[in-house]
Parts: sequence; C-alpha cells; structure tokens
Amino acid sequence: MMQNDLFSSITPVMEKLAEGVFLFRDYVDTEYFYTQIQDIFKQAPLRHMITPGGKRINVSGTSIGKAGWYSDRKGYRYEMIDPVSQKAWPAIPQRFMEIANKAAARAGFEKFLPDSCFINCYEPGTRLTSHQDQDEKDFSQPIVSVSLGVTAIFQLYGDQRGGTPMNIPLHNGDLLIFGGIARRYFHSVKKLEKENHPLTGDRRFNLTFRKAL
Ligand code: MD6
Ligand code: FE
Repeated sequence: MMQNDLFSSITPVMEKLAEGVFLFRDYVDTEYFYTQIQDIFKQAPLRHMITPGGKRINVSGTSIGKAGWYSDRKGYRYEMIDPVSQKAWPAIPQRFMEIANKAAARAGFEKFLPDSCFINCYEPGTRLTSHQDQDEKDFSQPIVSVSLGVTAIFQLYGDQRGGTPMNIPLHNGDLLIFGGIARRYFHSVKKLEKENHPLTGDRRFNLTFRKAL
C-alpha cells in the first residue's frame, strides 16, 4: 500500500449516464484481466454459438462461473456444464468478483454476487445486434460489464428494439453498470472498427457479470 500516495485515497469517478446506467472510466487493471481470460480460454474455449433460429453468432464467447449463458437450436439458456468441454465452467477469479461487487455497491446495488460471467470476443467488422438480457432470474440484480482492448460503441435504446440510441464509447478498462429500470433495455454494439490496441491487437473483449440463477 502506498499510504502516502496522494492519489491512492481518491475514489474513482462514477458517471450516471441514465437512470440505472453508470460508467466508471479506466477502472480495471486490464493486464490482469487479459492474463486471466487467456487462461480461461484454455479451459473453456471461445466458440461461435448458434441462435435458436439457426444463425451463427459472429461474436464468439464463453463463460465462467457456476452457470454459463448458452445458445443453440434448443434456445437461449444457462448451462452448468460447458457443452464443448463437458466440464464445469472455470471459476470467476476472486478479484473479478471483488471488482464487480465494489463497483455495483457504489452504484447503489448492494450485495451483487455474480454466479455467471459471459466473455465476448469481437473481431474487426463484428457487431452485436439489439437485444435484451432476459435469461436471468432476478431482474433487480444489475449487469456489470468490463471492456478490454479496441474501443466499441455501445448503443442503449429503451423498451423498443430500435429508435435513436444513446451512444456510449467503451474503451479499454471501462466498467459499465446496467440495472434498475435500464436492466431490460434493448442495447447493441456497433460494428468494430479495424484498429490496433497494444493489449489485445485488433480485438475487443467484454465481460458481463450476472446473477443468473
Ligand atoms: C458488449 N454487452 O459490451 C455487450 N448486456 O460487448 C452487453 O450485451 C451487455 O454490456 C447487458 C448489460 C451490459 C452489457
Ligand atoms: Fe447484453
């Protein structure tokens, strides 16, 4: 601990972007997160899932935690066993839990204890179409998202799939909280531009911490 460091005691800035939506810029230790997810991918590889309608999801993903979000012809759901590795999903690192929990508490969501974290990987040109996150049990719990690497534009709509969104650029290290009235809002991620980031190359990673069960 740097007890005498003037900055060590300063509380990170939290911006309120809308009712239920909070942003902490440059909040996490991205090298630590990136090292951890590389290790996770060895156990639960990134994969392209299939929508219930049979479309390949261009953004690849995997999960950590007790439950992992999954999609195939049978539907969207949470799975306790990774259908690819046939093993339990890797555990959420303790430090990830602490970071998500502490930020959520600052935003007014006490006792946020995620049991699932979905990790997305965006390659240049990929995007995430407008959706609601509604496969979780308890909507009073927020979702906490951490972005790594290339900047993406996160688009927040309302109760409808389209319309004019609020555009939120998410940079390396940013942490976004999505709860309360906004928990069921539609949102999307714009097509990733071809850029180079020192940590992740041309890719972007996003981790979404949830209380799924
Ligand atoms: C992403 N995020 O940022 C995708 N969902 O790559 C999400 O879909 C998301 O960031 C719910 C709450 C926060 C999110
Ligand atoms: Fe989402």
